[in-house]
Amino acid sequence: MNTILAMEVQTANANFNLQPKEGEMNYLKRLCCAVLVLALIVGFSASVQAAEWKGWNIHVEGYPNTIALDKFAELLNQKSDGRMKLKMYHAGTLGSQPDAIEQVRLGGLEIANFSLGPLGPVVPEANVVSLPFIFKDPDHAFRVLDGKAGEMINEGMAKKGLISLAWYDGGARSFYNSKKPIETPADVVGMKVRVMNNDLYSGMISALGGNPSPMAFSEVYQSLKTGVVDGAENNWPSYESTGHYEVAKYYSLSQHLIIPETLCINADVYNSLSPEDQKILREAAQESAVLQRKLWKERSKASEEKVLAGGAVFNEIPDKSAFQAAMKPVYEKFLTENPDLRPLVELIQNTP
Ligand code: GTR
Repeated sequence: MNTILAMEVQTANANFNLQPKEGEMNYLKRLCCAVLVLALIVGFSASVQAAEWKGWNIHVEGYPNTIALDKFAELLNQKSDGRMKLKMYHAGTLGSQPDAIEQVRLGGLEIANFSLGPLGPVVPEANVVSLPFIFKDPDHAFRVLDGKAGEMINEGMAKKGLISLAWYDGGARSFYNSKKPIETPADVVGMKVRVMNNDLYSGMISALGGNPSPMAFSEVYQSLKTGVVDGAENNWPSYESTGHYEVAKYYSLSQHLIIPETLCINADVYNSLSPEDQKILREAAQESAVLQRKLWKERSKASEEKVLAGGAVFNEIPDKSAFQAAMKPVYEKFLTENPDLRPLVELIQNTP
């Protein structure tokens, strides 16, 4: 045998020695079976386990809505024995509010907490709450939403692919700016004021003689700081949590808008659930709303104290009638463009 041939024979023997003996063969077969069974179990449980839903929230950690939404996710998981799982993404990390509204409608996101303000351009019925001074106070808003008007808004949302599960408190919004206290509409004349994306708000500022500037929530701080806008408007907790009070210190209690918020879900996802899970979903949402409303009241007070201690200058507007009178063209334009919404507007105005 020459050397090369000898090496080939050796290699062949070595390869042959690698072949498993009979005992090893059984062991390998058992191993393969075990791996197969495991794969089947994992695959099966993944298919019966609900996919994790993604939830959108604009607010930061510690904000009443954020705490309530995390509670909602926890309750959902508990009450459904893990059939419904939700992961909340806070602080607007999944995009701006108008974008998120489209995402929940289309099913890219499943759950969200939206202000009815930015929802108005999509859901005409929901836009009615954005008429300035339509509610007497936040409690009036909840009385309205718990009645026929709330049902009409729910139906409007459902037509656009969104199911409202509960109402959160959005407090009352007032003007703030970096220039001076606002006491009468004349003080708004010429002022550049950031508004949420909704023509009603632009109309509202124009009617007061100001220059409206629609802009995403996340851009307001920098715009106030650099003078791109002189002012904005929001409730105490958002004025505080965003740090806007550091760059726009005059807060004037106009309370021109009371905008409730919805905790809502994509309609297809909702309709795919069993009646039992739909019930659990609504119960969890209601419980989270009770918590949110309680935390909201506490935070409103705490935020007011914090901004005043931090240098904000606050003034009441005891007589708001001049602001209310200035809103006449806003109502007229809205009702001319949406004649079918007149009964809803009147229903709200006539709700005690
Ligand atoms: C907050 C509200 C947010 C967002 C924000 C804004 O009060 O909770 O959803 O609408 O105002 O001004 O953009």
